[in-house]
Order: sequence, then structure tokens, then C-alpha cells
Amino acid sequence: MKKMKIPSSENLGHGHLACAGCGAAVGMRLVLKALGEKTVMIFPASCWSIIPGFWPYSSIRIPVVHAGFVTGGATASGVRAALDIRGDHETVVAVWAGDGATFDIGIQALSGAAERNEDFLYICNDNEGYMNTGTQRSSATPLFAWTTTTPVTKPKENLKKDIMAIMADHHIPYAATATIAYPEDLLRKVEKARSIRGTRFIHLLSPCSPGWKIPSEFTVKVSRLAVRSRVFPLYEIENGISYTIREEPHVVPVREYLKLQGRFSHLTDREIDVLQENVERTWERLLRNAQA
Ligand SMILES: Cc1ncc(C[n+]2csc(CCOP(=O)(O)OP(=O)(O)O)c2C)c(N)n1
Ligand SMILES: [Mg+2]
Repeated sequence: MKKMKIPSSENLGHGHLACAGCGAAVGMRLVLKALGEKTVMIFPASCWSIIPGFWPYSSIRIPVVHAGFVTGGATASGVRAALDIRGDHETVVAVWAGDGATFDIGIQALSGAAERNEDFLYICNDNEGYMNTGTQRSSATPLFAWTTTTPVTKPKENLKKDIMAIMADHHIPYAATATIAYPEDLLRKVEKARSIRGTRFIHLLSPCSPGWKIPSEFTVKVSRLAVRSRVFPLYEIENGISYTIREEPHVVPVREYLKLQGRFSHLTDREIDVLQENVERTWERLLRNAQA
């Protein structure tokens, strides 16, 4: 079996408060390995306002700033400026924000900071809903998915917002998608983002066991199927124009991804076909962007 090259350093300790099988907890552990100790992490309100635990018992071994829900981009800009004034140009400023904080309520602060090309890494931890407050729909929730505000009698009617396209159109130096099912790929992208100056964006898909209605041991499997079904392709965009796609050899129908998740168990064959068509259309567009 191939041995993975994962650093042994640990900056997420025992006793954090994530649910069993939380994809984001695995993601955080890996991201912190790649970022190292000289990092300040900013948490706009999300599950991660709770998960680390409160000082002095925090399970995260780097300085953190708990920030208002809307303020990820603005807080990171300010922390970066403060470090620069102190002559510290080495410490990395990273934001860890949910999809609600990124796609919806914090997009103004993020867009402003990205347009100014502020020097920080913004990680959007996308679990496709407002999970900390009980699984309400966000604009990252997929079409037809169940949430508590999109019940099976009236599932979500809108497509997931294309946040990568929005960020690319800010001409930022680096944007990438990642999942915990490909840990070396995730680490490489965080390390690459770490080495670049300006606004860097990582879109991390993080399955949420209670919110997606999946058994806790399925988090990695569902992440892998998201990539193999092309629901969540792995790619990078440099300077808003240069696309690099990681082509997966084992492509599976979208149905394989959907059928493991209770939030899609009400779907009709017709709705699954619509989702498959959308995935194919988005994939074609991605390929066109990569060839342009
Ligand atoms: C202005 C404001 N509105 C609402 C809330 C309540 N709130 C805290 S976390 C949260 C959900 C966050 O969703 P997301 O950003 O997707 O992160 P997740 O909880 O899914 O990790 C909400 C609505 C808040 N803290 N501040
Ligand atoms: Mg969320």
C-alpha cells in the first residue's frame, strides 16, 4: 500500500467538540499540519465557534480570533495590517469560515478584501448549510437537498452558488478546491497557498454527518464520491485565468454520491437526472476554462 506523506505535527488536540465523523475536524487537522504554528486563524461564527472549546482549554494550538459572522475578510485584513506594523511579515493569517459566512452573509467583506488583494488565506469550510444553528439552507446547499428550511415537501429549488467562479473573477493569485479524501492534494494546496502573497482561497468540501444524514464513518467515502461523480471536481485557478484540473480516472454516476445521503433520499429519478445533467454541464464549462 502507498505510504502517504503527512506531517506528524499536530495542532488540533484531543477533546474538541466536533460531532463524530465531522469532515471539517479532519480537514482542520490536515490544514493545521500544512500551515504550521506561525499562523493566526480567524473564525467567523460557525460550528468552529464551538468546536475548539474556550480558552484556556482550546484544542487548537495556534492563536485564534473569534469574529462576527460577516467579518472574515475584514478581520483578516486588520490582523494582517497589525502584524505588518509590528514587523511580522512571516506569520500567516488564515480565515476558516463556513459556507454561510462565505457564500451568503460575509461575501461583502470577502469580496472587498479580495478586490484589494489583501494578504491572507481564506478557507471556506463548506458543509452546504448553516449547520451550527440546525441545518438551515444556504446558497451553498445543492439543488433538491433537504434541510430544515427546505423540507422534503419543498426541497431546495436553486442551484448551488459557484463561489470558485466568483473568487476567480476577483483575479486573486490562487483559488483551489479540496477534500479530505485526497489529503496529500489538500496539503499541497494549503502549502502552495501559504507560499503566495495576496488573497488565496481554498474551497474545502466537508461532509456533515447529522446535516447530510450520513453514518459518521462515511465522511471520507462521501468526499471521495463527490470528486469521482464530478459533483465537486478538484482544481486550481491561478490569477483568475489559469485552470489546472485533477482528472479522476474512476468516474461514477451522481446517483452513487447521492444514494449514501439521507438528505437526498426523497429524490425522484427525474431529479437525479437533472442533477446529473447539471454536473455534466459544469464539468464541460470547467474543461473549456482549462483549455482557454
Ligand atoms: C449576524 C449573525 N446572524 C446569525 C448568527 C447565528 N449563527 C451562528 S453560526 C450560524 C451558522 C453558520 O453557518 P456556516 O457559516 O455555514 O457555518 P457552519 O455552522 O455550517 O459550520 C449562524 C446562523 C450569528 N452568529 N450572527
Ligand atoms: Mg455551513
